[in-house]
Amino acid sequence: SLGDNFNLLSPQQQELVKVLLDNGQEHLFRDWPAPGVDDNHKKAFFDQLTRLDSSYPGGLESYIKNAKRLLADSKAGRNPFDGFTPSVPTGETLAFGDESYIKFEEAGVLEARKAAFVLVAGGLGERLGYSGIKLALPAESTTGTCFVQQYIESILALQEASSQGESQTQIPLVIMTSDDTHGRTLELLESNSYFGLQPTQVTLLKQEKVACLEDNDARLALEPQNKYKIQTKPHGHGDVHALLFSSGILKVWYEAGLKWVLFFQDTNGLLFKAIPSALGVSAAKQYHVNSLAVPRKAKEAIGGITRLTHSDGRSMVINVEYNQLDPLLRASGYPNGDVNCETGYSPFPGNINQLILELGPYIEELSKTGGAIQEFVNPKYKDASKTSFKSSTRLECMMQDYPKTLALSARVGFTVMETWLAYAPVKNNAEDAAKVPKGNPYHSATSGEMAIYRANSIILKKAGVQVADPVVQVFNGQEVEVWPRITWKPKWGLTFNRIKSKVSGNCSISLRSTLAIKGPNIFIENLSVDGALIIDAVDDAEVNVSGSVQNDGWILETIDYKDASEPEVLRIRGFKFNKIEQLETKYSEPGKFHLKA
Ligand code: UGB
Repeated sequence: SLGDNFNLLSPQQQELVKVLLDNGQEHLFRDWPAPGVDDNHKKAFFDQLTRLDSSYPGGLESYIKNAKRLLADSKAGRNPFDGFTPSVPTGETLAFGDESYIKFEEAGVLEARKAAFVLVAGGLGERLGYSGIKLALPAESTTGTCFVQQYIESILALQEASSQGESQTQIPLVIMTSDDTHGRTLELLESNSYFGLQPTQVTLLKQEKVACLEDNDARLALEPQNKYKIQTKPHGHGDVHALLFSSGILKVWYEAGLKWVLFFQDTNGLLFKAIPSALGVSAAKQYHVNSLAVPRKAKEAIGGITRLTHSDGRSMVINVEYNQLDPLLRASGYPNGDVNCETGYSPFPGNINQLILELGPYIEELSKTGGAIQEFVNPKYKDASKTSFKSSTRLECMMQDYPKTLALSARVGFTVMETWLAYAPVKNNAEDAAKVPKGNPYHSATSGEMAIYRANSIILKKAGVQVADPVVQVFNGQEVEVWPRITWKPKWGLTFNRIKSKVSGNCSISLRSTLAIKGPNIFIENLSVDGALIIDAVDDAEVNVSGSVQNDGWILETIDYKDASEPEVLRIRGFKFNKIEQLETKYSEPGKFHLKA
């Protein structure tokens, strides 16, 4: 036991030990040798304990108490939704390109000067099985732009458009990392000059893992081979609120006049197409909380936005996580659980975890809670007696559970967007994606990339371009729609109005075509593309493109994810481009140019 070791501890360490002993953690110091033996290990152990204590709101004592309560509830089989009845909530539904959509989109762009962005990127992406960090993964392989570059260029485009010639605002970006992602995220940003952001605009906040629990009494679990180390696991994306609060950055933003905080995830290549209009909705409806949603397929691995009404009269609109929705529905008068209704979709909109919070009320709430988010525990029991676990567990929390502590008066809403426009995450590896039930989205690198081409094609079609219809092809066992490979820089196509102002006359793009627009002031007029066209131009180069592009283009070739001779980033897509021929032009000087193909 601790014995004489105790006297060698600092007063703070002694205090922490007392708290731990009062909370049933004697086993942590069992078999400790006398002072003089293993002293370095003991010091490291206390360093870890101190870190675990200071990174959790309320410290280890709160963590253990919360764990005891949640483990007892779990053992008793207590339903976390006890007393609540689910029903389908009503929210704002947007249709891309119609009058109200355009109004919201333009309003949202102006609002963006008062926005700050928060990207949660602490997840390792175990389901995807990609060896790099997800932010470094190319969103599409036509230009090879990785997710974080795509995000940052979108923020820069918003920054420029919302400043409207006035002295430019600098939109801040926080990235939440973890031990799994921190170093590589920083390196990616630094080696790419922050993709154009000022380094001072970016803040990395690293989340700490939490202690694992070995039994229902919430005894902290030690590493099997090392009695001086506590096992730890990630606590979930909900940590972002406590981290933002304790960093003090929210106050800085508030004092600088900011009004909105936009949270988003690591691999959704479509997301920023939906941001301006959703922000416009937040402003028009004065929502304290606005969650972005898309129509959800039953059993899809995204949470369902649900109205929960308690028998005591309380009511809230909240995400019910995908693994909880089915049991909740079955227990409350929906005998078939999570199933599609006559529309072919679940009646509960799917949460895409893009949250827009109004900063003032957010700070007020966090001042009360410290950013602590309702947690849950998901132990894997050895048997039905639920007395022991197969392996250690830990408490977890989710960022979308933030509204659970809000007062009834809070304005909590959601905005449903079309899936093709707003949501195409990359989460599943090829093998798992191929097993997704037919008709449900794959959420793979294959579907994520194809969704970008589809969205851009549909948008150009709506802007009046004749874009060829897609064909269905199979890559890595997944049936996807293949459209012409159209990409553009966020600065070129920030909103539908801006896109429409850049295409005119009779334009057409054939199915076998690739079109990459890499400059903000590229105007397309009476252009037909049948092949590959890549136009790169600096901001001050105004380029008018017309005529007919006809070449052998970039051929889409199938590859197998098991083919080790191909690079991993291509294997996980199941295809690559054979770049046979293209028209590629680059304008590096300011001026007016005409490209007649
Ligand atoms: N993340 C962290 O930053 N830290 C962590 O400890 C864990 C994750 P996943 P999940 O819209 O697509 C969420 O694993 O949790 C980051 C919603 O809960 O990709 O299964 C991580 O880096 C669900 O309701 O997703 O499901 C990533 O950026 C639904 O909305 C993000 O958190 C679903 O996402 C999400 O982590 C979705």
